[in-house]
Amino acid sequence: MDKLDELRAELLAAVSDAPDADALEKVRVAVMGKKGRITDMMKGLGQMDPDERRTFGAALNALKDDVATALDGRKAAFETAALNARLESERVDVSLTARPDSDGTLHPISQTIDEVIAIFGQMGFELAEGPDIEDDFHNFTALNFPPGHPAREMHDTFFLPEREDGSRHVLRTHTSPVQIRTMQSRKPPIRVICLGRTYRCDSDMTHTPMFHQIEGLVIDTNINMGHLKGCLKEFVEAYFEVSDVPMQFRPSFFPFTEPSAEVDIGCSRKNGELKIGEGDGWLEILGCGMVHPNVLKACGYDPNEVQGFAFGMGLERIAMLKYGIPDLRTFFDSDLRWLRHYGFGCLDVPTLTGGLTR
Ligand code: 2NL
Repeated sequence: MDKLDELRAELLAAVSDAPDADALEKVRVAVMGKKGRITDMMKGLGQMDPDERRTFGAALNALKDDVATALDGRKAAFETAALNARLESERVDVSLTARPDSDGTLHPISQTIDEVIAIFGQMGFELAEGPDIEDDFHNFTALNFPPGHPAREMHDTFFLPEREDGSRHVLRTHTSPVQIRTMQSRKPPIRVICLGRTYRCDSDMTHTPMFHQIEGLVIDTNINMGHLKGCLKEFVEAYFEVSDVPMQFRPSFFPFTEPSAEVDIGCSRKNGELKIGEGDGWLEILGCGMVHPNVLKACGYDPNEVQGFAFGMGLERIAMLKYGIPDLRTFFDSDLRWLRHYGFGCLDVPTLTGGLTR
């Protein structure tokens, strides 16, 4: 029995002296493994006589339990120490400043498109789309441009290379061809807006070779200029967020409307600041008119049965007026500082009543 006590002291010392988990595992194998010291002694029990086996076996089991408990305890201590070391080294410094916010912004044109669609959508207009590359018929002929009209000439229109059949396609010079396509493919009543890129070979302070238009078209029986006026007044008041805006219709000319008019809205200019909806100044914002009978005929309609009105405006222009952007050319410079200044938060929702959240 003394021998077992000596062995216990030796083994417990080996356990507590093991410097790390690997060394401890070696101790365990040497004592409890298949050929370990206690395992060997267990095997020897078979050769003993029953009395001796009972007392020695009980003592040996007690020794084995003691050593196993010590091994488990030391192993747990190593694991706890390792975990603590990891927690210490992987600690997150919550006091570090956050990474810079790199959210992008919506371009003012995108924001204006969203707003215009929301306003006309509430008035019952559908959105129509069409190609940027158009044929001569949809861009000019159907819109009552006589042959030799200046807008057809090289300095205004981007022509594409001649095709095999001799036709020359163009980059659309306005969004009107989309409305021609709508009239060709549908029957009245029609209430659509179309908006998108348009192209003209022109570049200076107030012109860029690519710009955006929004146009509207209403075709039905008994449509008159009163409907046109009411529709535009509703739009202008919603878009500029003013009530009772003064409007004047000045006679004008477009090949595709008769009569044609340019529309001015009341404004004031005090110390260089433009205010829309008040004052005694006038600001031109769009062109409009009753759809020319020749246009209706080109689309297969009988001008004696149906009439309609149409209007068009430049998106950059109405964006500049609403958001105080002074220079048209900056819209297309892709200058990040400009975009951060004039851009809009991605989650801004255009509403008729709400202002902007950013
Ligand atoms: C402007 C003026 C306008 C139209 C566009 C139109 C379209 C069809 C038939 C008749 Cl399919 N008219 N569009 C009418 C009048 C004026 O635009 O100053 N735009 C920037």
